[in-house]
Amino acid sequence: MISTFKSALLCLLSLASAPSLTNAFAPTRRASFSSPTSLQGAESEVSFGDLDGSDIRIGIIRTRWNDEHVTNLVDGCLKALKECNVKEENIFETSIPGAYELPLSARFLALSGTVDAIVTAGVLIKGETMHFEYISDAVSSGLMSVQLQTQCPVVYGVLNCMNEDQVKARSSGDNNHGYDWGKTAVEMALLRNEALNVNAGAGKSPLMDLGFSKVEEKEKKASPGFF
Ligand code: DLZ
Repeated sequence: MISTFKSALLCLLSLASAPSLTNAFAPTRRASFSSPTSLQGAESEVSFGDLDGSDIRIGIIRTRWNDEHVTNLVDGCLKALKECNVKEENIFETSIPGAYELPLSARFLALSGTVDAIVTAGVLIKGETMHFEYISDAVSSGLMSVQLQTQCPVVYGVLNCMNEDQVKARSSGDNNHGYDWGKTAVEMALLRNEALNVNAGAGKSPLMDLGFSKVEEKEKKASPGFF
């Protein structure tokens, strides 16, 4: 009985003396979330406080499917990044064919270690077949898996809509979801850097070039094998 009590006490003492969690999760930090500023993300239900993105790098991966709508969403995202003082030279944009390609591209970019957060941007519109359901499901779980595995925040910037009117209502005017995605990326990049004690501006010395970095002229390599 005494030994059980003793071990419980020891356990409590060791918890009390354990190294404190990083600041990202300290209670004081929560206070700022409980009193949101007037910076409301469009007509969305989420609010963002002051975000200083002046030293972080953001990668945007966008689809060419539904190009016009995706461009509007990316514009919204860029507006938010600018408001958070993310420098133009720290924003990297690349395009891929469709939403199905987003998870792998995001994984390549995350593993390159060159950005602090990634925004994916795409639009899936329901057609006559089950295509939409399969792709939507695969993309959302794929992107979640990438961010959990790589510890690089991946913003889920994919609209899954029944028709084009629904897309327009969410990608234009005062209700451009891309704006929220940009703010979310900055907030998550800051959170990740604080939580992992990573210096802001990851990738200033890139680990590897996977084609996403701004390389002016790529070296011409000899064709491999029998090509
Ligand atoms: C094939 C297809 C269809 C029908 N619809 C969309 C769409 O609404 N949005 C989108 O981003 N991509 C679509 N795609 C393309 C797939 O995402 C993918 O690019 C192809 O299946 C090739 O892997």
